[in-house]
Amino acid sequence: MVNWKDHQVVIIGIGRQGIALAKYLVAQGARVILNDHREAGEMESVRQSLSDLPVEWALGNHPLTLLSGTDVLAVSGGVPLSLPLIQEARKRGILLTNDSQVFMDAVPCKVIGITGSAGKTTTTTLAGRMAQAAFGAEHVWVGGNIGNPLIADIDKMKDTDLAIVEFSSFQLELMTTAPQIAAVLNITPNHLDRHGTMEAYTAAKARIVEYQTAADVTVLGREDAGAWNLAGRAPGRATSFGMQRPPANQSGTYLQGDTLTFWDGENDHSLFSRQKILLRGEHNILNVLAACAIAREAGISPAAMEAGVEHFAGVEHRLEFVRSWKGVDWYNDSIATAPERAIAAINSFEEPLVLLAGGRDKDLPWASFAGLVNRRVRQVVLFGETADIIQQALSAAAKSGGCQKSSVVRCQDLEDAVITTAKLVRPGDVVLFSPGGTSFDEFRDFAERGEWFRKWVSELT
Ligand code: UMA
Repeated sequence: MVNWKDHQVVIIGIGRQGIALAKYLVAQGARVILNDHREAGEMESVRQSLSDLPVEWALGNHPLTLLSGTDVLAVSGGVPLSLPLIQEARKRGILLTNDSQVFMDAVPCKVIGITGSAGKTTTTTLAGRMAQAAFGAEHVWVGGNIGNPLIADIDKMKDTDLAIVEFSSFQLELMTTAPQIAAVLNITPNHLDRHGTMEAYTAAKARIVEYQTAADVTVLGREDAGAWNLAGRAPGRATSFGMQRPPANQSGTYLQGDTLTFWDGENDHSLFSRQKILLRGEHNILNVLAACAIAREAGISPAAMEAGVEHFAGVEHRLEFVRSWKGVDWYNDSIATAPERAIAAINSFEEPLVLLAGGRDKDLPWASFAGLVNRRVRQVVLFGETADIIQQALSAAAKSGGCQKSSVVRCQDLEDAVITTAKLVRPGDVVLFSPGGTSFDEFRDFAERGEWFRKWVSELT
């Protein structure tokens, strides 16, 4: 455990991670400077909420002068490492860290860490529910990139508890301590605007495995090449999950007929029936299989796994059913901030689809998405900054695939897209809001975007 007394720490990015970390470090006796590129006026309510905290504030930019006397720079997820202040700190040998690394250095109990390009939050939530069913809610801590930094709760944790943490690539990029059980669900193109290349993005995620020890366990998505390629880099024991049974010399969960099953390398062990899963889509079966593989490594019984899955209707903004209106079911999948995620959502339905797509691009490839949309989607409603890119991808895919392009309408923004969609739907359609782009062209984050979508849909008369 690090002794923070007499250290000067600059925290860059004062959102959920920055605030939670500031409170912890101040309590540990560190001198803390809070830095954000937002101006003082914009930060007023945050400053008021922290008025009791003895910290210094540096707002409006990221000046290099902050480095004088500073030993540690803590970087929040939303802040790119390319920032000149961070580059300069690196040059000067100042330690870079973040809320998750500080948490890992101080956590008294066993940690399960979960990462991946898609499915992290659903899998973390499911693993948490299973652990709560097995050990009691008071002994299980669920958080991280899911929304609540667990550094905020660390003082309440006991050594016999279990922490289940979702880690993002932004957090892992700076981390050098790995959890005892590390799961990588999948690695597909995401956040390339931030990481630059697939190699850099994969390298960030790989750290959750590479910093493990021989005594640790790695859980990998067996049928996802990106995740599975990390097997060789895992110093500990590897297990896995996937739809098909693993080979004889490996272990992992899979779907045998209608039964979720654990294969120990020689024998099958039935867990529970697929009928217990309320979530839509094959990707969600994989999320449940992942949670079961993780849970098994944590000593959780099949009965507790089943109890964790039963009645679980999903996490907000992830293929969330909003309402039926004029014989049409509307779904909110605002979390789909990459084309791969929208692909998984489209593949979850058999009904005729009306797709709302758009937002801001992250320099991701749209070709596979466009091919699938042309085949599966009756009507596309485009909005936001990336509308042009998507429309071009749909035309290119139709040309190269020799198929018809989906019918497309263009809208000003998301509200206009909802109103336009309402005029285009036919009974029996499913309206799927699975944008494929981020929310930042119009909203604070995907959650705010999803809430507005729900509001506008619920107001349709
Ligand atoms: N900022 C700067 N300078 C910059 C960029 C940003 O000062 O150059 C400031 C912003 O003004 C803001 C602050 O940085 O005040 C913090 O931004 P943040 O987005 O990191 O805010 P948090 O509230 O701390 O949110 C973070 C995660 N955000 C990101 O990783 C981008 C949240 O994940 C996470 O839920 C939360 O901590 C709690 O751990 C969001 C996310 O989109 C949901 N994550 C990505 C994903 O899941 O794919 C990685």
